Amino acid sequence: MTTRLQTLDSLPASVLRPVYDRDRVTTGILHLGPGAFFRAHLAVYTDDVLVKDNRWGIEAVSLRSTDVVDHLNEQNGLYTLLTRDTAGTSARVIGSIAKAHAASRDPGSLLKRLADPAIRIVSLTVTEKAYGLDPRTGGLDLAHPDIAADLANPTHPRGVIGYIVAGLAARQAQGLNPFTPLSCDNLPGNGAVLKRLVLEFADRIDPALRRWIEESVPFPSTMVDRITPASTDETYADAERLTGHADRAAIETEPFSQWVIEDHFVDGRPAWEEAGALMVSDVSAYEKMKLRMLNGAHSLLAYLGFIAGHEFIRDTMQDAALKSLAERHMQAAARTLDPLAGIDLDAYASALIARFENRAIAHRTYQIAMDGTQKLPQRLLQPAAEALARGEDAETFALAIAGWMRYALGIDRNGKPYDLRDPRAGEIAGLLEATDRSARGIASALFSLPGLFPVALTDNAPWCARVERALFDLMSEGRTGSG
Ligand code: CS2
Repeated sequence: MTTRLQTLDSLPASVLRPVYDRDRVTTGILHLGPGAFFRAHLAVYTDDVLVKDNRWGIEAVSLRSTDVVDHLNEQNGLYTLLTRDTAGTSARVIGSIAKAHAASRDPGSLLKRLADPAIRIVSLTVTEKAYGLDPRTGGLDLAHPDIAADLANPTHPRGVIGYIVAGLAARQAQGLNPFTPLSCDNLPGNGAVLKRLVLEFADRIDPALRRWIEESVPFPSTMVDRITPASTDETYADAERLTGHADRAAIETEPFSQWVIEDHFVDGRPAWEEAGALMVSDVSAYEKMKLRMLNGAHSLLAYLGFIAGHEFIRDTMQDAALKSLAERHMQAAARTLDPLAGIDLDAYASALIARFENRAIAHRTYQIAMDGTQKLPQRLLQPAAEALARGEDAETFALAIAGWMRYALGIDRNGKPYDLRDPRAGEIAGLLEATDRSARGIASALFSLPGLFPVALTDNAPWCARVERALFDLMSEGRTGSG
């Protein structure tokens, strides 16, 4: 039987590995959300930096699940990063994670780490839905289960905002430096969003704490980009074939990687720029570009692709109608952006298409379709409203939304039901049940989902009619109908 990946000994020469002494690394970063994306991105940039500066080891924390935590700890934090393109797959062992914690098992040790001044950065990849953001106000959603539970019991938090505030409160009480919270989720102004939620939460438990956070804690925003499909048995098999060791924490990703970070840190940071990150004073233009062009096109392809029977994004690129729709959509999204010095948006769009076409990356349309209510606003709805305000028809946005609505029915074109995997799935099902099942009925029910669609869209009758017509086509043909 193959041994587990636990040390750096006996790796084949072809496998890259840490060249620093892992025993001498100290922990400076606590990361919430140890999923595949973090292991393909922040943990890799940090692995590069540790060669020159060993103060930035990472402890990774999962707030809910325990599997990744156990796999990482059984492997002394080591895991294999597979990079795939059509020329082949390469393997690199990453050593930046010192250990992992499962907050659900041991919340006390997470609170202790958050209060420990050795931790200077608390980074996050927790997905959009974990923040407790109310899309109507841009502020705290008091009905979010974690927010409600943590406001009722702030010293025993269970959610992201509750933990961050509890950690900062402990530091303020002890007269310590704060840490820098660093959001790496796909939200526009992710640092500013996190700041607002943290301040609103803190204000409800202690206004003096709110003031201290406001005055002393920076919340840099970041734009993060690397396509990272969920690991599968093939990931584990390839990792084992290439490294000679079984690895239950292996992940796979594409060659491309980008990270743009606002350079505001309260107590130092790794020299991530030496690993290729771009440090800037304002990240918003980069974020908008990526969310609207990459993620917007991704969501469009995920919904229309899934309902047309395409399992992976790469398959949607073989469908000429969908590929040209994605290209048109990227151009429409680009027209909603301000120019960005040094960036050619046409070249950016072509590079995105090439990344989507990567035959070696099996990125499920169903994976991207998840959590639509959390993703649509920044990816499609806000830019659609801006496009309409500029006098454009926002046609590709309408088709994407019709795709989401068809997807929200939860039954594929062969009549097979699937799970929507959206935190608002219950509400959606309730609204749909009350309709007559016509495209018009379904569209108007979903348009009325509280807080989701901006009025600039729901008040625009021709655009809504366009969505409804596209939905009708999708429901009758089971195809995109996009031409
Ligand atoms: C995708 C993103 O799952 C999704 O919603 O659109 O995870 C996407 O792959 C990344 O943002 C790429 O950087």
